[in-house]
Amino acid sequence: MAFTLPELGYAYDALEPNIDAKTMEIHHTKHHQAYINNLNNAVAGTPLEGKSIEDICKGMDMANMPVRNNGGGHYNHSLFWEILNPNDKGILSGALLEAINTAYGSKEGFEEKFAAAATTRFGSGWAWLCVHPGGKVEICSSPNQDNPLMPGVGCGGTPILGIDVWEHAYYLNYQNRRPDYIKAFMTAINWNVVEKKYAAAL
Ligand code: MN3
Repeated sequence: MAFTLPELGYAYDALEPNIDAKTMEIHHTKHHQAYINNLNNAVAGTPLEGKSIEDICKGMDMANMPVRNNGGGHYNHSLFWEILNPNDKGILSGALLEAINTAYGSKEGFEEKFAAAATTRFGSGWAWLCVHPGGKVEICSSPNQDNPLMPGVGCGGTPILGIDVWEHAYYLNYQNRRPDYIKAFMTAINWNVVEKKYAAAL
C-alpha cells in the first residue's frame, strides 16, 4: 500500500487568524503531497515497501537521504495536522499536565522552553515535545525533516507535539517573524489530541 495524503479533518481556513488558509492549503496539498510522492518512489521495490511510517522512521538508515527526508516529511506533517485540529481542543490537564509540571514547573515554563527550542532551531526544522518510557516528557528540536523516532535524533523519545519551523509553514503570513508564528501556534494546539498521544506512548 502506497502512502497517501491524510485528510485534515477541518477546513483550510479553520485556523485563521493563527495560520492562514493559503498557507494551510499549499502546505498540505503541495509540500506534504510532495514528500509522500517522493517517499513512495523511494521505497518502491525495496524491503521498506509496505512498512508503517513509524517503523520506517525508527529503523531509518540515516545515509538514505530520499527516505530520511521524505519519510520524515510524511511522519512530521501527519502529526502536525492532527495536533492543530481546531475541533474539541480541550485544555492541558491530567497526566500530561503533571508530567509537564514535573519537567518544566508549569504550563508557562513549558511554553517558554518550547518556544525557545522552536525559535533557536537554525534554518529549517522542527521542535518537539516527546515522551520517554515511564512518562517523562522532554523538549528537543531537529533539523530538516528529521524526527526523534530516528536513530540519534533529538531526545530520542516519542513525539506527541511538533511545530514545523520551515519558512513554508509561516512565510506568507508572518514573513521573517518566526516568533509571532510560534506564539500563534501555541494557542492553536489541540491538547485533547496531544493527551491521547501521551497516553498511547506510555
Ligand atoms: Mn512543512
